Amino acid sequence: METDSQRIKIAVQKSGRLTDHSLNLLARCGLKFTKSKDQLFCYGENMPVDLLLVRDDDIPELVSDDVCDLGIVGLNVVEEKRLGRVHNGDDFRFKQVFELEFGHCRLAVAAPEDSDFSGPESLQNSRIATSYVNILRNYLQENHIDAEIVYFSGAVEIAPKLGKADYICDLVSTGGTLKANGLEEVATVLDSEAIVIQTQAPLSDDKQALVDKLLQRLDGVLQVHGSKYIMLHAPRSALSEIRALLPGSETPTVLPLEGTDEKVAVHAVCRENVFWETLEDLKAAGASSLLVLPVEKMLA
Ligand code: PRT
Ligand code: ZN
Repeated sequence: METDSQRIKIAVQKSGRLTDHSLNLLARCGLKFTKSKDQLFCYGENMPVDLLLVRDDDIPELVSDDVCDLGIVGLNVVEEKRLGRVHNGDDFRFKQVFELEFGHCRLAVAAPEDSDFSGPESLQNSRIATSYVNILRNYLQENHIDAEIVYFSGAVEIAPKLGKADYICDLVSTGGTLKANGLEEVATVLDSEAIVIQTQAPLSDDKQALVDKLLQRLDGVLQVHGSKYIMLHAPRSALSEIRALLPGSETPTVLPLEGTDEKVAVHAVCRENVFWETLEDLKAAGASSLLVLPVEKMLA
């Protein structure tokens, strides 16, 4: 009989910017879940894989402390926790397995619009407000800068107006929040996106096989992202030119066409989007009957 300890647990943000993307990604891996009444747990219906729905800040620890086997969380949160543990001389025990294609943002230093920031050295002897104390401390050390870090748990962008800091260091995606507060981005501290982290604790053979299967599916889903399947007819004489025009494709399949020796059918998986311009270039090179299809699943 399957016991609880044989099931995989994945920590996912309960409610926030990463939640929908994370659940969608797992659904695309073929996983189906039923949510518990308290909305804190999702039971895996078709595979022994359950979700723990938590605050994103708790995810690195849940994985590092082996409560969960995998976690989906922003690199910014992982780095902040990791550097915090390093700073305190503690262990961090997880490995990063995948970069995902959502949750993009950057941790950046921003200055009041009228400031004359000319590079990291302008931060010398300044006060910088942030919730990312450990990442900022590390950045300042790497740039040999002495500055005071002022901790803000939220609403960091109001610190300069309150006279609490000269600069801020916060997450930015569109830049709209900074602009609305009379601030401008002056230096990038960390480029971030959602990542998958995995426990380093040894797993039973069955569990390890399940984790490997899941990671292989994730890899397939990520590879498919943006990939297209392209089919066309091409004169044999133009094959090399047409191959060179196919964006991000590996060796295409070339098939004979009934009733003609001069033309062949070419099928290829393109790992990038195929734009109208590419189709027009392919046509100009002699291709005809062009068809571009989305790719749903891929297993290497
Ligand atoms: O409740 P819980 O603790 O789980 O959630 P949270 O409020 O801490 O996190 P949440 O849901 O806001 O963000 C989760 C993750 O999304 C972050 O850790 C980042 O990895 C990623 N992410 C991507 C962002 C942003 N973009 C983002 N723009 N996280 C926060 N912001 C905030 C930023 O702090 C600032 O206040 O949005 C504002 C700036 O946005 P722009 O578009 O105006 O520049
Ligand atoms: Zn959080």
